[in-house]
Amino acid sequence: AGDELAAYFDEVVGADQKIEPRDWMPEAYRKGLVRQIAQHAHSEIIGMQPEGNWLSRAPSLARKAILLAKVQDEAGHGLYLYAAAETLGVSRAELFDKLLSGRQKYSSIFNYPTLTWADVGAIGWLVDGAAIVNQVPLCRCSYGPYARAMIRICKEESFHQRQGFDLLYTLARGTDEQRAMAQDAVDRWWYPSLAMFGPPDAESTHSTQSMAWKIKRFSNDELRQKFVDMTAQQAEVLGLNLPDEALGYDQPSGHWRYTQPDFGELMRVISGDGPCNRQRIEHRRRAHDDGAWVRDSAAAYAAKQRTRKAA
Ligand code: FAQ
Repeated sequence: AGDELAAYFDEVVGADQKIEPRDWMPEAYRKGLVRQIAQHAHSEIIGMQPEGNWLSRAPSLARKAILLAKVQDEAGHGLYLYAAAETLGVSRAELFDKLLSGRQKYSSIFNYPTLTWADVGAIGWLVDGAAIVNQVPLCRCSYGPYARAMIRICKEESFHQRQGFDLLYTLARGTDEQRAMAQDAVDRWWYPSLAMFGPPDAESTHSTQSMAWKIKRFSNDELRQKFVDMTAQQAEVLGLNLPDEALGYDQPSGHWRYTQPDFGELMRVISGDGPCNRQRIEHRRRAHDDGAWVRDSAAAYAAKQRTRKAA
């Protein structure tokens, strides 16, 4: 019967259909998905911090309302993703514990500081832009709950990207100081955004297996190139420069040439040595501890309801 189950799994993946929680799956498929989905969920939640830093200092009521909505969306994305991970037999408490003890990762990008208001624009334009390029193909990933969570997330990410573009567009047409602030933010966020796509294909440990199982649909380098192609054109509309002397359109290939990010820096940031790693985890731990009474009360209430029903 084991062979039959494995053959069914291969057939479903081969036919571009969805594996669901009730289906048999190879243990490495389940583990790989938990790794990626948990990392993705943690990124959404930790990712609330850099922009959250500017909520109380937004320059107008409208900008504040927009940013508040965006940061709340990120909390929602984290929740859909934790729920998707739970369908694979792990608990949310276990995943939180692994994040806080450094046994699971979150995206490198959220270890960089937000120094000025323009950074909110650069995150929306570049970081959410990169997130969309990476996540749209995940809507077709072979695991049903992950693919379905991605559909709504991508719609919301599009709004996030647009708000970042709009913010930078406004600054780029403001005073000289505002324009300089926008350019400085783009200068600082460009290479970390390129690094979000992960190591080059030759050094990517999971790509081959993830592509074979149709979890990933494109390689790290393919997605990075797609992002550069999209962003280089938008930079022209914005009137801001991407900080890469080598950037230029290559007629024969139809792609933009660009300089690779410093992958040594990516590895240092991933391994805990980025500008804000410690601060991000400490903040998350404090928020988790501060919320303990809410979890305890909810659990006590649920237990009381159960005994009432039983009585
Ligand atoms: N950061 O073998 P690969 C967002 C690790 S968007 C940290 O190539 P894979 C929206 C990788 O885990 C950000 N670690 O790995 C938002 C592996 O280590 P491991 C979240 C990285 O999985 C915007 C090792 O390096 N998006 O949050 C990074 O095939 C604004 C070898 O790498 C997702 O998570 C990195 N950048 O490809 C929120 C998307 N790159 O696990 C708030 C889903 C690589 O063996 C504000 N994830 N590593 O210990 C993916 O698509 C993939 O997991 C990749 C990496 C592409 C990130």
